[in-house]
Amino acid sequence: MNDTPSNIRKLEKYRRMQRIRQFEDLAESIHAQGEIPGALHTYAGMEASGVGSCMALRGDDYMVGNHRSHGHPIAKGAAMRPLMAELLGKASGVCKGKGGSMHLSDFSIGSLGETSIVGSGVPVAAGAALGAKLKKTGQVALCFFGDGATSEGAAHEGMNLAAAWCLPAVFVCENNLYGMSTPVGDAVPVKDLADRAKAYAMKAIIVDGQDVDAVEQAVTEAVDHARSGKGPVFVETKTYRYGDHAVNMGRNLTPRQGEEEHWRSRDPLVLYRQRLEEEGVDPAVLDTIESETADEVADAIQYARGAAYPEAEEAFDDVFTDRLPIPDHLTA
Ligand SMILES: Cc1ncc(C[n+]2csc(CCOP(=O)(O)OP(=O)(O)O)c2C)c(N)n1
Ligand SMILES: [Mg+2]
Repeated sequence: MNDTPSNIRKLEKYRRMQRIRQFEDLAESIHAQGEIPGALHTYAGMEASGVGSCMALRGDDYMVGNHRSHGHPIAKGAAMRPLMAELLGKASGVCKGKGGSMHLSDFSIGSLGETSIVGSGVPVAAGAALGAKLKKTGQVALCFFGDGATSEGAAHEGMNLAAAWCLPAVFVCENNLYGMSTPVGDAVPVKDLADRAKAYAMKAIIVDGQDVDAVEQAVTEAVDHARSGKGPVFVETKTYRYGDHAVNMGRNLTPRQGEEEHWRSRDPLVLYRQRLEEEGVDPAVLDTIESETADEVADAIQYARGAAYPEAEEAFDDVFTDRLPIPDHLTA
């Protein structure tokens, strides 16, 4: 395999998927030891969906996540040290230790944030897309949300407005078959969630969420559409989460017979490694990416463990906005 830009890009996709998997595996194990406060929703199994999507974005494009969003900033190129420090509640975390696992944001990579309120990211992304349109910056806002979120009012309102105002937004619905313990088929009357986009006259694409190249291609098409002023796009990535809804929260439901085995046989990292080897990548190159990633993740946790907690006096800093100035014409 030559060092062409396309080949370098492929190795970068493999590296980012490895980073997410190894970050999540470590986070899960240290959560079990009580080192991470609060709930922890891991992204293991869904790496191709996040990495393929983010590789289609420009550096200055916006991204909005949900409660399962450690993988999204890593997919967009975020450093792991401040991310891990945030999970441990440390002052050098991306949100100074006050956000934690479910409230990460990192403006340096365009990550406007994630929240635990299901569906709430959709109107935020629509708002960011509206800002980009009004300011003519050429940016796109991409929102990640789950199958469960498609039934939330906020998600419908955000998508409706984005379509009505022809905003440069891309809505990536990561259909991992469950909302907590509820199978998607028990909660939604359509087989493909992309069908819901018809209600907004919105372009929709369905893609194999285990195939990082296919996701990148689909989201690139969506981003090009949105950026060129043709309006928002709904992309459904068909994927699967390996873990419980959240670590130690219990699955509450036995996955259907053979379901987990089926998805594990289509693990996004294994599939991609196979493809790269078939295309002529030396397995030693991939081994090196894996071991370098292991070192990076070990460095991130060592850094986070050694970092200080925020001071008690800082508890209310950055929590409330300063009062906005009243425009002159209202006080005159
Ligand atoms: C508005 C709202 N309703 C319910 C919940 C409780 N809740 C947290 S995660 C979740 C399931 C979300 O499922 P999905 O959108 O498919 O995302 P996934 O966890 O599968 O990634 C629910 C119902 C919540 N946090 N917010
Ligand atoms: Mg889901």
